Amino acid sequence: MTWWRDAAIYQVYLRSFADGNGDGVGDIAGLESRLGYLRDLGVDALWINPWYASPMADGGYDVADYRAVDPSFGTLGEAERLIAAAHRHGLRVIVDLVPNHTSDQHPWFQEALRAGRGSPARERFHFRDGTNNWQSRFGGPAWSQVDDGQWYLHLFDSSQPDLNWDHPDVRAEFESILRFWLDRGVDGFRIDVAARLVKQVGLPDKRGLFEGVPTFEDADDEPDKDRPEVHGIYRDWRRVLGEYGPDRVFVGEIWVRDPERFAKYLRPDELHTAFNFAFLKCAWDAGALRAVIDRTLATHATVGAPATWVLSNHDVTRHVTRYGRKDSAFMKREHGVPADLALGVRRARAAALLSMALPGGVYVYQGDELGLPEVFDLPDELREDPVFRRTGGLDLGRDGCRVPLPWDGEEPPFAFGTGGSWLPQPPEWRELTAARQLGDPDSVLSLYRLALRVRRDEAALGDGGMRWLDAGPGVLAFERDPGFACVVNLTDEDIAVPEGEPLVASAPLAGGRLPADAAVWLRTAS
Ligand code: TEU
Repeated sequence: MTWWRDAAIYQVYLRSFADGNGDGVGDIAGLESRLGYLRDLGVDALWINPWYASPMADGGYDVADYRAVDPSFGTLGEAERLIAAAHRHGLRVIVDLVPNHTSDQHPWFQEALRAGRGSPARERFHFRDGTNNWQSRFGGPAWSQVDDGQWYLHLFDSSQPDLNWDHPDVRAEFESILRFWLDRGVDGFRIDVAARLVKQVGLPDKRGLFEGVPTFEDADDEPDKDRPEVHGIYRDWRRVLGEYGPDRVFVGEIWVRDPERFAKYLRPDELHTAFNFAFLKCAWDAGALRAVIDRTLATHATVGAPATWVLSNHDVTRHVTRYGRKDSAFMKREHGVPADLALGVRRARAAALLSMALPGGVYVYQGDELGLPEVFDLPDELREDPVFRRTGGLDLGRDGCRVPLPWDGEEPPFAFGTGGSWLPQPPEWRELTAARQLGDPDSVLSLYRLALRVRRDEAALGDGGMRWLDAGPGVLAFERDPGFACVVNLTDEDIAVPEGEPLVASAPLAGGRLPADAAVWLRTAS
C-alpha cells in the first residue's frame, strides 16, 4: 500500500518551528536540528509551509521565486540537505506549492508593471480597466490600481496578484516548478488555494459578499471558486507526478462545502488527498461529528481516495481554544469569545485519539502535540498577518496560531533559538515546553507519542474500514479490524467502557469508567 493512504503528517510552519541562526525566525537549520524530535514523535511525513524567496507579506505565501529558498530560511543547498536528512530519519517531505498568485515582486509581475496596459506580460495576471465587486479573502477590495490606471485582481493581499490560469505560460511554468522540486527529492506537494485557480470568464460580480470578517465558508458556486476547468490542471499535474512513480503525493487545500464537488478533486487521475476541513470546523458534538465522519467516508469511497483528519493549521484558531468555547464550531476567527482552556485541552486530547483512529491519514499542526492554545494578546505592532490590517483589526488574523514553539527552559524564547522570537511567547508556556512534557507521562506530548506509535506499530490503524458500535447518545464508538475499538465520550458524565484491554486513554479511567470529554483505544477480542 502506498504510504500516503494512512500517513501521519506533521505540518511545519517553518518560521515558527525552530530558529537555527538566532535571528528570531525559524529556519531550515532549526528544523534539521529537530528532526530527531519529529522522528520520535512518530509521524511519517512533514508538510513544510512555503520556504521560497519571498518579501514575507503573507508569511511566504507571496512567492517571488519558486526555485529559490528565502535567505531568512536558508539556501537551496540547505533545503536539499534537509530533504535528504528527513529521509534518513524516515520522514517524507511535502512542500507547499502556491499557484493561485505570486508576489508582486515576482519577475513576471514586475515585467507586467513595466510593460504597461495591453502588453502580453499583463496577460499572465488579471489586469482590467475597471473592477468588479469581489472582495479579498483577507478583507477589503480584491482589486488594486497601478500607476497607469489599470487594476489587477488579488483574492488575497494586494501584494499577491492572482495568476491567469488560462495563459499557457502559467501552466508550463508550474509544471516546470513541480519537476524542479521532484528532481530534488520531495515526496509531494500541498496545493495552496487549490479550488480557486480558475476564474469564471468575464469575472462577473458575486452574489454573496461578506461583512467585516471573511468566513471560511463562502458558497461553492462563486465565479472565483470551484470552476469545472480547474480539474484539467490537476489531471495535467497528476501525469507529471506519475512520471516519478506511485509514491509522490498531492494534498489539496480545498475549502469546498459540497461533498460531491469536493470529491471530484480526488478522482483517480487528479489529487491523491485533500484536507478535511468539514472535520476541522465541526463542533465538539457527537451527532455532528458522526455525521461528518460518515459523510467523509462515503464521499471518499466514491472515488477511492483516503480521507484525512485535520484539527488545526496555520490559518485557523487553535483547537484547544475552539473546543474550550461554548460554541465550538468554527466558521471564522473570533476573539473576545471566552474559552475554558482546561476543558479545551481535555477535548483536544480526546480529539487527537479520535482523529488518529479513523480510517485514512491524519495531520498534526506544530504545537498540537504540545496542547498549545491560541494567543490573543499580541501587541498590534508585532502582528504580521495582512488579515489584521485589511480588516481594520476586526479580525485579529492568524498570528495567534503561529507563535513560535516552546522547546525548553523557563523563559521565552524557550530555546526556540538564541535570538528571541518574532512573536512573543506567553511566559506561562514554560509549563508547555517540549522538554518539560517529555518528562511527564501524562502530558499532551506523551499522549501524542504513545498514540502515534500504537497507531502505526501495534494497532495498524490508518486506511481501511470501520463499524459504529451502539454506545448510546453522546458517545462515539467504533471498531476496526483486527480487534480494535475507539470510544469517545462527549457526554457530561463518565460512562462504562466496553470490554477490552485499554491501549491508550486521553484521561485516566477511574474504576474502569471513561470520564467526560475523554477517549480510549481498546484491544478487543477479534
Ligand atoms: O489559505 C487560503 C484561505 O482561503 C484561507 O485559509 C485563508 O487563511 C483565510 O481565507 C483568511 O481569512 C491559504 C494559506 O493556507 C494561507 O496561509 C495563505 O495566506 C493563503 O492561502 C494565500 O496564499
